Amino acid sequence: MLAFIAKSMARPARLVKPVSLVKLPGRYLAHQEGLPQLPVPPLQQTLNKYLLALKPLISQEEWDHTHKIVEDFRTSGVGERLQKGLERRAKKTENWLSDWWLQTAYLEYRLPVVVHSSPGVVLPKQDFTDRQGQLRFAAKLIEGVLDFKSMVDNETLPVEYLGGKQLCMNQYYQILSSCRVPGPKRDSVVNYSQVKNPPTHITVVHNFQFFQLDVYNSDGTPLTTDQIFNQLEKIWGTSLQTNKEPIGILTTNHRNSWAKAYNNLIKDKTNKESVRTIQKSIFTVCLDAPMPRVSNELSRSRVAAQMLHGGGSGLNSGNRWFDKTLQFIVAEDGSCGLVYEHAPAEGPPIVALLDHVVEYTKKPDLVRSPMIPLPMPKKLRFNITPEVKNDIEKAKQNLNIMVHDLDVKVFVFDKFGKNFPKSEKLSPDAFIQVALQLAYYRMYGGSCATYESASLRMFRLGRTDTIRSATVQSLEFVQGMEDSGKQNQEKVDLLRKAILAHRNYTDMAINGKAIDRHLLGLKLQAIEDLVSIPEIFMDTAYAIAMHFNLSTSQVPAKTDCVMCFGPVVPDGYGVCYNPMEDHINFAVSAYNSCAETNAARLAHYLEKALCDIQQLVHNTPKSKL
Ligand code: COA
Ligand code: HC5
Repeated sequence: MLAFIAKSMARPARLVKPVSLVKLPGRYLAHQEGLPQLPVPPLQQTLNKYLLALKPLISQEEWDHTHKIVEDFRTSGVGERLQKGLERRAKKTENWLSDWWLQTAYLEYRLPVVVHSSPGVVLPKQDFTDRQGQLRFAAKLIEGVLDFKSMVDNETLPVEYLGGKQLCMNQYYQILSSCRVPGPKRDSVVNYSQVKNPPTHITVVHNFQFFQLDVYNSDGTPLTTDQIFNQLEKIWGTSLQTNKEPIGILTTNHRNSWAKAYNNLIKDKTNKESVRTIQKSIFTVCLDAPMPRVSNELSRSRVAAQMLHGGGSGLNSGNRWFDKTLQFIVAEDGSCGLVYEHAPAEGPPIVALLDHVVEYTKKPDLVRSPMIPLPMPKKLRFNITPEVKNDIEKAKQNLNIMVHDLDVKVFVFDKFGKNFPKSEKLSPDAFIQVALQLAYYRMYGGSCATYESASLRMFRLGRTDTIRSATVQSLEFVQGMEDSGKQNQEKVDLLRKAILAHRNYTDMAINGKAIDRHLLGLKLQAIEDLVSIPEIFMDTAYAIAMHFNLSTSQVPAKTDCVMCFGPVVPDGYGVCYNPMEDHINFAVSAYNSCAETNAARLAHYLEKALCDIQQLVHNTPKSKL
């Protein structure tokens, strides 16, 4: 059976007739079928909320102009016609949005996946400092992932909950044995976990050289840590040369350039086989060279950047295959983490896997396996023709520009964590988002379109919608906070209103009632119906609303890790945070090429905003209400 292609990912993977379905009671399917379908919100409701969302972003005059355009969309019949189209689509599909979202947000997006799409995670620094320690940790990590995989294969993963409701678990079936494949207009994702003979190997990369490492014994049991360690040592020993062509650099390029280079690369039979082996592998482990030493203060931000892009062609960027869904990175100096290709899944399933693996690495090795000699892992060969060499050189140049352009600041906010807002009966996430609005306002004197990811996994095959954190109430609060004429009591009231407005928006979003995906759906429906694009989508206000200067996401993890991603606009910031009980891990990103942005500056203002808001709450007696 051929691997199934991403187009069919809109169907639950388990419908692709896996052999395991015969053996298993179909727990997964039964769960999935019990989930509600993503609704299409009422048109009137979305248009009203859209107009409200524009208020903090544009002038009254611009708003009046857009109001007319929106009214025209509502009353001319165009909106209703598109809405009917969406409702028909919702009846015909499992999820009216998921395939469209996969295509537009990921597979048709042409910028490099590096920095622009693939997020990174930094694990707490491990306490090894040499090769033995590195390989032992990598071996344990690999065993931990295989342990997680057995829960996926046996359908024994515990179902997750959000707001008391069960979540769709489909993404867990998409992250192992899968890979993005470049295409000239759009990419695809291949997933080999459902095929007749699913892969039993992982890919290991060291000094830019790729190896196929079989991780199961012939009886189907996974290799033990000792066995994997021995195999990793063999790989290390046969890849000591550092003068190899960094073939993996090709995957960092603009997707159109990479698609051309890919076709050229796989013309050669050996190359094609090597690429297939990487694509099919369960996941990738990158054994990285140590990074140049920097101060402790700088180090965390450097490691985060290293997870996102590998540090450039002279460092570890060639030690990756960025199209691979899951790549674990283990460096000789104890820095570890991962980078993942975003098309198949959101952060939370990836982080759940990571939490499991981190716990696993802490367990002592119980079984000492008898050392039956295993065959040498297969080296994946590449024939580098002059054309391929030329493509590698071009990719190196572009990558190095991206590496220089990325500005990352990681910081641990240690004055408080989730505990403080909770003790004040405030939503911690909303508290952080409102603080971010204050930080931005203090830097720029206004609000900007702000994106926060909200999970739609309450619905079958749900991905995300947008929480628009810049609200009328958040703007009133930040203006009030900066107004020396206002009393603290008034400021706290504005703060509580802003936090409540954010929490309400969140509830609306996770229940499928937000506006961004609905508006996208209406626009795509217009394109599909071949009608001209309605004016509402051509309006400047729409462009402003979609230009997310602040692109943010909360990804909670049990592990004390830092997560990061790049900005989504040239003059914007990416802000990812992991709120723990008594501290919050933040990563802020920006582009050096933009004179107006600076990651460390926003980080500084954010720290100050969080402290000032805490002070404000502390200094103001609670009202009796
Ligand atoms: N008083 C006291 N406690 C409160 C409170 C209040 N007013 N409001 C919330 N809390 C508590 C909650 O009960 C929760 O408790 P827990 O820690 O015991 O679970 C905790 O504070 C956190 O709640 P809150 O900060 O409001 O946010 P959340 O955890 O509901 O998260 C989102 C909000 C938007 C992040 C979440 O809904 C979501 O969608 N997550 C997925 C995002 C995602 O997919 N990101 C990655 C994209 S790739
Ligand atoms: C390991 C952390 C991953 C976070 C990734 C994330 O938040 O991706 C967002 C996905 C979405 O659909 O909202 C996109 N974003 C990075 C642009 C916020």
